[in-house]
Amino acid sequence: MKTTLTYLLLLASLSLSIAQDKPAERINPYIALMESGKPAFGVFSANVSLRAGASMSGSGLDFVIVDMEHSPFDPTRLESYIVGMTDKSSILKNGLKVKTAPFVRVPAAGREQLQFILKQVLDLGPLGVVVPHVDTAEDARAMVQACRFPQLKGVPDYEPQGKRGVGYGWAARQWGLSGGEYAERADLWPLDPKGELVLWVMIESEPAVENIRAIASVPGIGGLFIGPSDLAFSLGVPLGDPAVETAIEKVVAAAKEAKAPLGTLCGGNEVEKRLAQGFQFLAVGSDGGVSGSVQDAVKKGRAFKVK
Ligand code: 3PY
Ligand code: MG
Repeated sequence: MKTTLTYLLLLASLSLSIAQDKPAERINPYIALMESGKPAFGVFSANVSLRAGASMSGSGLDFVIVDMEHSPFDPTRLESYIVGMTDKSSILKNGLKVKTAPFVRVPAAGREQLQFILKQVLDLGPLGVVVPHVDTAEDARAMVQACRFPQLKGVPDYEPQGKRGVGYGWAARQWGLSGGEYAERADLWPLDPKGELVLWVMIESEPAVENIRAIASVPGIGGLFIGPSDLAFSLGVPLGDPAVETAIEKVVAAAKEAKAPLGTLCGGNEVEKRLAQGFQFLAVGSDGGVSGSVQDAVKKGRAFKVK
């Protein structure tokens, strides 16, 4: 009896230690795709409600960018949206691995270095943040610092020193982790290879393109996101002008050199061209307006003639 009990206890502790040694599964599907060399696709979402979050979580997209730059900055609605993205049936099937990663585009430009906005947004539990108008390496570094908790002294990825304040209870709940586990895993990938949090900085001005090599090499950046419209305005040319494409090519080259994932916003007519250039993540539209299948149905209906 005693021997059997000892044996059972041994087995239990062995399986516990195996479970503890097993690397934690990726939560963030964007990171999983980047690590396996596959592109990620998503949309912007300006309809910030609980139900919109729920419908996005079943969209089959890899990420959704809740846009709080060009729609009202309303953290309370953002909170509902992210809660709405929790999908119990997916948790039953896939555990904590998320299907569609919630990213949030914050309203403050990188040059404003408004750390409190990133803190408020991160504390609601998204898997990524997008900072518009990052024009210098100094601004990029400040945004990295705002997204990281201060790390333990002596760890190899201590720098850039984290400045995020500690109040992670709600975010941990959204990720399905304890506070301690969240603090461990909510660090910026790929600076922390086990990190689950992503920072995209937007390259959308002439100075940003001039400084692109320095920006791309700031540790902690998980993606460079080109904003073609702001870029055209900053260059002082109309949308679609060849000068925009020349600037984009400069960013493509710097991203490759720094091995930084590169993304942009584009329509269906440009998807293949951008992927061939080496873009790894694409926002291909927004949640505004009616879907293609609705438009198709209406088109057919209008063309129909009763015989
Ligand atoms: C831009 O094109 O400027 C954007 O911010 C959209 O991606
Ligand atoms: Mg823009």
